[in-house]
Parts: sequence; C-alpha cells; structure tokens
Amino acid sequence: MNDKFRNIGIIAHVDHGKTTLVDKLLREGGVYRANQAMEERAMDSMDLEKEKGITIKAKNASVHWGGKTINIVDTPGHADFGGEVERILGMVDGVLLLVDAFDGPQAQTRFVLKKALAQGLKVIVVINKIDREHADPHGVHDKVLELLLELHATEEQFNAPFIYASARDGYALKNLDDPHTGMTPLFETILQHVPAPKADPQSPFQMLISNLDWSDYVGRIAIGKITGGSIRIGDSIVCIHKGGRRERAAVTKVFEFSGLHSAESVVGEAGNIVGVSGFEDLSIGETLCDSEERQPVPFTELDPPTIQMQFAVNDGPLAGKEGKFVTARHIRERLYKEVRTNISLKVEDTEAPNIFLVSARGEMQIAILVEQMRREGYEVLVSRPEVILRFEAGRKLEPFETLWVEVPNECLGDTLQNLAARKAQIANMQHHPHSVGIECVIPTRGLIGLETDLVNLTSGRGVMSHMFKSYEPVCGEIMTRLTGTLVSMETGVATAWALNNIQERGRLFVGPQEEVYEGMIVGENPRAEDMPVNPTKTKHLTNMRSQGEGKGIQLEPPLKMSLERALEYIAADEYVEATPKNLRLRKKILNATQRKRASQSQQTVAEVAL
Ligand SMILES: Nc1nc2c(ncn2[C@@H]2O[C@H](COP(=O)(O)OP(=O)(O)OP(=O)(O)O)[C@@H](O)[C@H]2O)c(=O)[nH]1
Ligand SMILES: [Mg+2]
Repeated sequence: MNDKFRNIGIIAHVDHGKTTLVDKLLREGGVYRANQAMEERAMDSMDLEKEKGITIKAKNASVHWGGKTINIVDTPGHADFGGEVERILGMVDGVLLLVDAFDGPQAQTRFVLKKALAQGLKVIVVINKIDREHADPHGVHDKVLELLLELHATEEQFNAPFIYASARDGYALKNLDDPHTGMTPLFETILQHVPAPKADPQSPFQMLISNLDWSDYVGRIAIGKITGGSIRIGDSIVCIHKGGRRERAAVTKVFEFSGLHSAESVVGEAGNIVGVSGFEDLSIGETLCDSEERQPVPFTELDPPTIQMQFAVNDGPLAGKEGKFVTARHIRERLYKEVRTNISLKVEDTEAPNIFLVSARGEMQIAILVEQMRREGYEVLVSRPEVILRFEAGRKLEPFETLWVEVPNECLGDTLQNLAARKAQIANMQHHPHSVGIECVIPTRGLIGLETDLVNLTSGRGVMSHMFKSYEPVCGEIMTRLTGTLVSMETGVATAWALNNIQERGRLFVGPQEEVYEGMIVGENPRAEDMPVNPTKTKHLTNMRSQGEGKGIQLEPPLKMSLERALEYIAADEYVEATPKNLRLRKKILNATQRKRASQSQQTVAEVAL
C-alpha cells in the first residue's frame, strides 16, 4: 500500500458530464492559479474532441487534495470508444460512475459499470446535473441500485456511496439539502472510499502498460500504475512483450502527472501513475519489470470489434492532388501505428497490396480515424462498414446488440416501422407522459444509419444507445438504402447547365465548377438503380446563340454529407474518397463497362475490385 496516492477513473454514458466534472476537480485541486483563466472541458485537448464536443481518448490528470496525490483518468462515454475505458481500468483503484439526474442510467452506464465491477473496483456513484429542470435524483438513485443488483455487484459494491452534483455549477453534495461547498464532499468521499493502491515500495519494480504516449524528445512513453517498487532514470529494466519476448533497456526519463500535464520526475513511486521512456517498441497490455525471470501482469482482454471496413489506396483520377501521403506504404504504416495505442482497433493486410481491413467497435470510431488521417495529409478510400461474421458448428453468426430508444409519443409509429425494417425484436416498451422508451434486440447491421434516421424521424428529439449483446445466427437481409445513385460517365468539370438537367432526376451532391470523374457519384436517384449522367456537358453552341442563354439557372445547393453520414450511406460496391480537402463518393469500379461486367459475373463485386 502507498497511502500517498489515490487513482480514480471517471466513467459514464456519453455527455453525462465527466469532462466538466474533471474541470472542477482540477480547479479545486489547485491546478489553476487564482486569477488564471480556465478552459472549459480542458481535458478534451484534441482538435476533434473540441469540435465534436465529445471525449475520444482516455487521458490522465492529477491534483493534490488533503495531502494526497489524486490521479484522475477521464474517459470517453461514446460506445465506440468503450475500449478506451476497458484499458484504463487496470490503472485505477476506484471509479466515479456519473449518471445524469434526468436521463438516468443508459446503455454505456451499464457497459462501463459492468467492466468496473468485474475488475473489483470501488465505485462512487455521482448523480450529476441535479440543476437540470425535471431532474429526478431520487428516482435515478433507485435505478442505479437496480442496475447494481442486475450486474451482480458484491454487497460492498452495492453499498456504494452516492454523491449529488452539478459539475457545471461546481458543487457536490452528500445529501441533497446540504449547503453548497464546492467539490469538497466529493474529494472527501474519494479519500475515504477509494483504497490506496496496492503497491509495495519494497518489492521489485513492476508496471502494466495501460496507455502509450509520444514525445519528440524522448520517443515512446509507456504509461501505467507502478504496482511494485520504484523506478529512476538510468535503471535497467525489462519489457515482457506479447508472446513472451523479453527486452532490456535503460530508463531515459520518468514522468508523473501534475495538473493537466506530465512533468519529469526523479523517481516513479509504487502506486503512482507514471510515464516511462526507454523502449521504442511497446504495446498496451505489456509489462515493465526488473528482471527477465518475472511473469507478465495479467491484462484483461478487450471486447472484440464487431464491424470492419476496407481502407484502400486512392486510385481515382484526382488522387494525390491534395494529400502528402497516398501510397499503400504510407497508409499501411499509419494504420499499424494507430493500433499500437488504439487497441480496440484491428488492422489486417489483405491479398491485395493496396487494400487493408480495419475492424472497430462502430462506424464513429473509424470515422474519427479517417478524419485524423485527412488532417495529417493522407488520402484514402473507405468502404461501407460490414459486420464481422463468425462461423460456429457450421452456422453463420452475426453480432446483435441491445438497443434503447426514447422517442416522443407522436413519433412512435414511424420509429417502430423503421426498427422493424432493421430486424429489431422489441423486448420492452415503457410509456412516459410525453415519450416512449423502447428496448429491443437488433443485429449490429441494423444499427448502421439508424442514428441519422432517428434524428430525421423525431426532429432531433429522439435518443438512442446500444450495447453489444451476443453473436447469434444471421437473421436475413436488411435494406439500408432504398435509393440508387447518379453516376458520372465523364471526367471533367461540372457545368451549371448539365447539373440543371441532372437535378430533375434527383438530388445533387456536386456543384458547378467542381471536378468530377467517371464512376464518381454526383447525386442520388430516388429509384433503386444507378443512372449514368454527364455533369460535364456544355450547351451546344450555335451561331444563333441568343443573349442570356445559360443564365438564370437555379441550382439546388448540393448535399454535402459528413464523413460518418457518407460511410453509412454508401453501398457495398462504393467507396468514400477522403482527401484533406474533399469527401467524394464513388463506385469501387470506375469504368462503366467493367462495372457492368463485374456485377453480371458470378464473382462478387468486392472480389473483382480487389
Ligand atoms: N445542466 C448541466 N449540464 C452539465 C452538467 N455537467 C455537464 N453538463 C453539460 O453536459 C454536456 C456534456 O458535458 P461533458 O463534460 O462533455 O460530458 P462527458 O461525459 O465528458 O461527455 P463524453 O466524454 O463525450 O462522454 C456539456 O454541454 C456540459 O456543459 C451539469 O452539472 N448540469
Ligand atoms: Mg468527456
């Protein structure tokens, strides 16, 4: 035991206020000088996190309170990033489970709580956002107890302390009618209930790698909790790699967390969460220790990915115009680099040297990776997400999820119809005064595009959350897109005149003066088939051309999809072309004749595209 430290993880469903709570803990933990401006949601430091307003990566911070160092790990709440939560649980000794005082426990509340209980971690329940209108902290308290029962919490875990908080307004309470005294009640509860880390300063050095970081000065940094002994610069230590290979190296730097940043430290002490540099080639889940003779620290395997997509080299006519990194080697290196830190992703080579398979928890996780790659100057083609099938005893199995949807009463009919088309089986319906809660079991395939449909069906008032359930026999076809496409048959520049004619056939995705190419999807055909069109056509000029011709054309603004929307929109024989400045949709096979031949032949389109 090392009583100087407390290590906690902050876990919850998306948007229940984790990062906002960390802001207030940092402020009261003395991270900011009295008059220093405080950034909102300071832990969401990545550009994409700021833009999207969600946490994507788990991150460490640290504060001092009551004579102790409290290491805090903020985690993402979106289901696609569940792997980030799983991997950090080995680093902490307790968790703050945040639950929105109005929404109550949601799908990801259940997922993260289940994982924390399984690790035997101490739980403190924080019912947050009690300032919200219609907040029901008592009702939510009962629902959390029900959830703990359902998840087979031990008696000790069931007797978890409850704190009521408004992270936004900066107070936490042990009882709802207590006076507001900032975050003190929460700090006190943490010190009382989260045990000091079980780590003996006298035993040999040992640390499980729970996170990786990179610094231009020292290279790769392994982050984790020291579960035994201590470490200093110059110490000669061993990494037990996956598969058992032992590698020895000297420690070049030791870091510890201080506020939002990490700072160099003379010694890494037992029980503290630290960063260690000295090894180049490390993965999360590996063990650092003092000697080759030791056994690795057990690492809990993560839930497997359920969907996969192809990442292919951009071979379209506009390839390489914007991106710096466009070759198969570039893309391959970038993907394999990603999986070293993003361990719930998997990358595989395929038989085609220019195509890689990336597996993930959900399309959002892949969309974030593609977005990051675009910003770094990569160009890549991405296919539609497909679920990962399994074969057992001669049967074909696919992943299913439990889905919770809450919609306003008047949208119930349309929502049920949409769910039925996605092969959802309704398990339970709960009628509230103005809304209905639907619980159902749905194939993961059926979730693709559901969020967009729900926004449209309920004018943004519906909420949904889902959680992987099990692999079951495949349940038949799901039609996800009922429309066809308008496909360009020429390469060139789109003209207003041509687009004006095309827009009579369907919805446009491109505007005048945009570059198009043969096989590029330039619009949506309301009918289910693909229709060839020529967006580059110009009006045949005659000598008799009257004044004003070509003017007065009114084009509808083209539909520009977000990356996530585009990924769920495309069909199996299509790609999203992602470049630093553009997102285009295209057919995998660009040439019309070849495409026709491929779809007629016995082989699947996918195979021919390889
Ligand atoms: N009314 C109210 N809003 C809050 C409170 N705490 C957070 N919020 C708001 O809830 C939204 C989400 O807050 P975040 O702190 O980003 O939530 P999060 O749990 O970190 O979200 P993810 O990391 O994406 O899962 C923001 O708009 C916050 O301002 C609170 O106590 N009361
Ligand atoms: Mg957050």
